[in-house]
Amino acid sequence: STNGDRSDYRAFETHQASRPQASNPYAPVQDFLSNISNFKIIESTLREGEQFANAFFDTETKIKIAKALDDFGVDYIELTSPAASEQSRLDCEAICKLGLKAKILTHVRCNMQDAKLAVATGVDGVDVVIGTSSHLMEHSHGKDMTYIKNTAIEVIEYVKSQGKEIRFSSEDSFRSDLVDLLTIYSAVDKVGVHRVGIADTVGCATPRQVYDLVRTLRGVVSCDIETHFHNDTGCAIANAYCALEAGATHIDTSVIGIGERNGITPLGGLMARMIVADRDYVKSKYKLEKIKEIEDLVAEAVEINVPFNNPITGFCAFTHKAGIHAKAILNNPSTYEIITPSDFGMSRYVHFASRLTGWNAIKSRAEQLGLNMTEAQIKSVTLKIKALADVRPLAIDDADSIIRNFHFNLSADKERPLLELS
Ligand code: AKG
Repeated sequence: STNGDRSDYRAFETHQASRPQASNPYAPVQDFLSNISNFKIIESTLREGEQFANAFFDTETKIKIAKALDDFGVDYIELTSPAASEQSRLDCEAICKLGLKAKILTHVRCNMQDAKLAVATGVDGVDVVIGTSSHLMEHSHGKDMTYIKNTAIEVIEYVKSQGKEIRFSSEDSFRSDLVDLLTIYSAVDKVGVHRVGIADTVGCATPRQVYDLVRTLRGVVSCDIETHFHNDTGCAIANAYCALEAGATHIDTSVIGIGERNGITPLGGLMARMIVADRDYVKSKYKLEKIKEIEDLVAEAVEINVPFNNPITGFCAFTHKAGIHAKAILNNPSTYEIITPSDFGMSRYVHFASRLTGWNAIKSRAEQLGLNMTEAQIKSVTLKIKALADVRPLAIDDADSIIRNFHFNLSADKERPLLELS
């Protein structure tokens, strides 16, 4: 009966809901301060990225990059200081006039002159920064914490009075004195700064240190917390993730991670990390399928190749080679893929032209080539491919030729008796 069918269906639904795979087994351990599912990106390719050794962005390129990032869905675009050069100032004004959805920021030193120049460009907000570690206080700007605090307050009050967003950041936060840091952050929070920033300027921080500092700061200030991680020791993505777990609200990124020295948290790499934690949030906010186009645009502008091991877009990011992997992937991609390539407009590739291949990969390739063979035949052509691959590297065409020849000979064998009869 219809009723019976419906209740069977309901029973099935309940069963499905209680299956372990119905929930995300990779979902992070959540707590109420975590912002894994609610973060903003401050995209700094046009500021930090301009500090990359190879970078020279003319106005047209900057505009192309800004539009592409805006279309992707980043929340903020950070631009080089207008105090850097006259062209930087003009470019900043030009980008402000584009009417993008993303808020436009510029990044300046913590002094009134820079702050006035920044406000005059028409930006939505100003990111000010000053070194607070003894290394920088002594060898860079030569100012002490009292000067820093007084100037920061003056700058913040001025930028706010102009109706702009203002962020105060301590450069080299992880080598700064904790008491100094908490004192200055709490002072700027009291005068209504919109965000405070933590910067791992030299890339020395570990995820655990990041978690501790952000969590401590979260208990001291009520404003938003932005974080900026250099990648000198390879922790930039992990540190960004830990910062969000600890309660940071904003992450600085650049395309392919370009920046000073070996750069900062890459936009694509951060997306890879975050989609595993909260796919719905990431997919609803960002046009992930645009990431390859944006990376290619920036790679071309700074004359580099996208690295082979780049998350998502590295040429082999979704290539499966070993026989065991290929077999399982062909059965169900979740076996060896934590990220679904199609979420980023990418496709997977099962590598079959090597000595590590297995008959499942060859079967799938034969099917792609439209060649019908029995399991025994596939196994025997697999042995031929492996034998040649033991001698030299194989191109796809080599392996395809072996498969096609093998198949051709099978048909020839079948037809021979008929030919002999006629
Ligand atoms: C750095 O400290 O590496 C910066 O690029 C500045 C970061 C910031 O303004 O928070």
